[in-house]
Amino acid sequence: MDDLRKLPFTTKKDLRDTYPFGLFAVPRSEIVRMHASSGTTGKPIVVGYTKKDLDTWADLVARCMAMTGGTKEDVVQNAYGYGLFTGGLGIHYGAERLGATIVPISGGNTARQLMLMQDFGTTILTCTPSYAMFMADEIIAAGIKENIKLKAGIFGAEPWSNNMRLQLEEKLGIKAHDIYGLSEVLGPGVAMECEHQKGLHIFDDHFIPEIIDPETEQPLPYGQKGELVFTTLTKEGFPVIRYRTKDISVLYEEKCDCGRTHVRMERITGRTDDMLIIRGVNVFPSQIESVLLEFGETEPHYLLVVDRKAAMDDLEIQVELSSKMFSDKIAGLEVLERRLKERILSVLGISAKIKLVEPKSIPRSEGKAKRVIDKREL
Ligand code: DLL
Repeated sequence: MDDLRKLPFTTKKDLRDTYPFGLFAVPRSEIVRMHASSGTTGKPIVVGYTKKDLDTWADLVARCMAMTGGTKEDVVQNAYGYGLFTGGLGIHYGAERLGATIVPISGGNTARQLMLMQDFGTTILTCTPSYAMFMADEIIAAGIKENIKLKAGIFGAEPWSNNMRLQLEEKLGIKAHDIYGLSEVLGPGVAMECEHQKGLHIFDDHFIPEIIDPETEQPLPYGQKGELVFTTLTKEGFPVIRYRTKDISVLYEEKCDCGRTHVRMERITGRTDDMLIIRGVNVFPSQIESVLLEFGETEPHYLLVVDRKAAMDDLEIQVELSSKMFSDKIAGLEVLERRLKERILSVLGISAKIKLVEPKSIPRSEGKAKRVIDKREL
């Protein structure tokens, strides 16, 4: 194990430099599925899976479901997004592997979610914690809690607090489990909370975890907070060695009360970079910046304001108009707003409110620019 520490790290930059398939470890023809996640600029990062990788993934997600007490008797409503995001399909095949009944509803359309939840007798809900909270509030507002048969929630893909867990458990009458993963390592199913909810069990028969000091890059002992790093042991298509996740956590070695012997990780408490997760979508300010720079009518002075109202994340992008655009005035501003909105949607996959502001109105900084105001209490 000590020799692992002699190997260099892998970073998101390595993935960017080898876009799209440069780090695949098998011929492209052996890859049977691809997924993608946000890169730091316009291009996503791409991951590939062989047949065996998909098999392993389904086993691991089935394991996660079993950790909630899930069996073939359960009806799993999967409201993670289907598509390039690993959440939808990752959870989907794990539920099938367990033998549960999967409802592949994907995200959104809350009225239909609640109708099917009642009519199908859904027992396990899988989605981001913020979407679960939105649904919970709708259920209470509609006065239909009695009709809901949920027992467990498998929530992840974004940070959430213990306080939010308690609220979700109370509002939905469930046990809420935290599930962790990232596309570069697998997708959902790298680690999962058991019924004791004392940290997430890392499936260390497939992934070797380390915690490092993000500054010195030196490994830290169990119990100390730092950046999570993973090495995959069984992946074929896209194995990684010492991948720096930028996620902040702590590892614990002691055996859990449930009897499982995996190394456990504390819930993710932050990131070492500026990545935001908005409505479950990973967003780097640098991605937004590169879109703004494509448009000659705006300046690269911007501010991202993130808020959570009624359990839904809102992103407002305030951006300065160029002096020319400002003096030519108003004509075409609505068109510009719309074009920016469309471009942001196509690059980032989320819709944002665009607010065009006067030149020089966004505070300048002499040090590190403060580009993000996050008003959410995560
Ligand atoms: O979010 C995989 C996933 C899907 C996990 C569904 C759980 C459920 P990416 O889109 O590549 O993959 O984003 C990975 O999301 O590095 C963390 O910063 C964050 N993240 C994932 N799970 C959690 C969690 C999926 N339980 C990035 N708590 C990771 C906090 C999480 N952050």
